[in-house]
Amino acid sequence: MQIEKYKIDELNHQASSKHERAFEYVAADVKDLESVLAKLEAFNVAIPSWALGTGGTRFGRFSGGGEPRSLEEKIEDVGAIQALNKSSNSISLHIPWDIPSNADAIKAAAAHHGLRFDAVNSNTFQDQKDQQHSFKYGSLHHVDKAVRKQAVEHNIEVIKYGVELGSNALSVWLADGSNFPGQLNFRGAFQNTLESLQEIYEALPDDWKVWVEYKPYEPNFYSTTIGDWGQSLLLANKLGPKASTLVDLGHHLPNTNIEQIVSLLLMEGKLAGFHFNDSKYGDDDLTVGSINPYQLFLIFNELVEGMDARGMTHATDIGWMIDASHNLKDPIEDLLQSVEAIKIAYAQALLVDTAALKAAQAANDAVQAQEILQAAYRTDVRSLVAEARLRAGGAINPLAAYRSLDVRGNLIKERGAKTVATGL
Ligand code: PSV
Ligand code: MN
Ligand code: MN
Repeated sequence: MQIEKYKIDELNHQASSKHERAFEYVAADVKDLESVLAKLEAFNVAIPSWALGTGGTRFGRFSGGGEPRSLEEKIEDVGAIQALNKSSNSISLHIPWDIPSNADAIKAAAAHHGLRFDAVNSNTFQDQKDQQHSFKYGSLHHVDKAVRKQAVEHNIEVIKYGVELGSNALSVWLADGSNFPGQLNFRGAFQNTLESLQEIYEALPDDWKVWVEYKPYEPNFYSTTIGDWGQSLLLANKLGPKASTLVDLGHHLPNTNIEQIVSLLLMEGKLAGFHFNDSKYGDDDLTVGSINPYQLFLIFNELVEGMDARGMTHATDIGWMIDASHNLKDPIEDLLQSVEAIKIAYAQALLVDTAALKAAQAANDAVQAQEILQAAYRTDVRSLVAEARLRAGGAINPLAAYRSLDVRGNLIKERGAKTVATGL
C-alpha cells in the first residue's frame, strides 16, 4: 500500500482556497514568517512501531481491521503517515516485539518510504519464550547477578540491531520496582541498576546515546527503581555524556509541572527527548493534545526558549517520539492527530514574543506575562502548520485525506478484517 502523490495533490487543490484564506489571515501578524515555516517544515516526530495496532487493556482487545501483520507492514503504515503529514520520517522499534532479522531488507523497505530508524527500545519487562531467567522480580536491578547479566546482554543485542538499522540511540525503560514495603533494598536496587547500565554504556558505539526513561508506578505499585526525573538524572550524570533523561509525558503524578522539569533538564544538557502522549489519570497513553493541550504548549515554550538559549537545532538536537496507543481509534488516525497536536503546540510556542516575555518577567508583571503566553496559545496556527506541510509535499489536511482516500478500507482489503498487529 502506498499513497500516490497525485492523489494528495488533487485533494490539496480542492482544499486550497479555504486554506489560503486562513493562512493569509494568520500569517499577516507573524513576525519572521519564513523562519517559522522553515522550522515547522524541518520538524519530525518518530512513530513507535507498537502504536500501529489497536492497543488493548487488561480487560480486552478489540482490534480494528487491516492491522499490520509484520514489521514490513508497519513500515508501510508509517510510510502512509509520512506521505500525508511529511513530519513522521522515522520509526522507533521495540525489541523483541519487532525483530529486524534481515536488517538490509528492512532498511531498504524503510528507505523506499523515506523513513529512517529512530531510537531502539529494549524490553526487560516481559519474559520471552526460552529465556533462561525470569524478569518477574526485575531486570537491571535484580538481586541475582545472573538475571542482571541476561538483561544487560539483551540491551547489548538491541544496540547491535540498532547499529544494523542506522539508529543511534538506545531507550531504556525498566519495570523494575517493588509492590510491597520491605520487598526491596532501595540503595541496593539503585546500585545494581547503575552497574548494569554502566555495562550497557560501555557497549555503546561512539556516536550513540542511551536514554533513561522514568516512571513513578505501574507495573509496580510501591516503588519503581527509576521512578522520577531525579533518579534518572542521577544515573545519567553518573554514566557520562552519552546518557540523558527521557521524558514520557504520561510518567508523572497528576499535576506535576512537567515544563519545569523540561527546562532544568535542558539547562543541564541532559534532556534526551520525549515520549509524547496525553493523560487524565496516569500513564494513559492517549492521543497527544487530547486532554491538556495547554500543558503541551507550555512544554514547547520552554523547549523553544531553552534550545535557542543553548544554540540548539530544534529539529535534530533532541529526540521527538510518540508513545501513545489505546483501544479505541484507528491507530493511523490517532497518530496523525498526535503529530498534528505536537506541531500546533510547537507553532504556538514559536509565536511567543520572547523579548516582551523577558521584559514582563524582569518587571514581575505576571499579568502581562500571562497575556503574552496566551496570545500565542490562542492563535489559530493550524493553517501555518498546513502551509509548512504543503510546502514539504504533504496534505493540507492529512486526516481528511486519509479518510477520503479510504486508506483503512484498502488496508482491510489487502490484509483482512480480522488482523491483529504483531508485537505487544
Ligand atoms: C512504559 O510505560 C513505556 O512508556 C515505555 O516507554 C515502554 O517502552 C513503552 O511504554 C511501551 O509499552
Ligand atoms: Mn514511554
Ligand atoms: Mn508509558
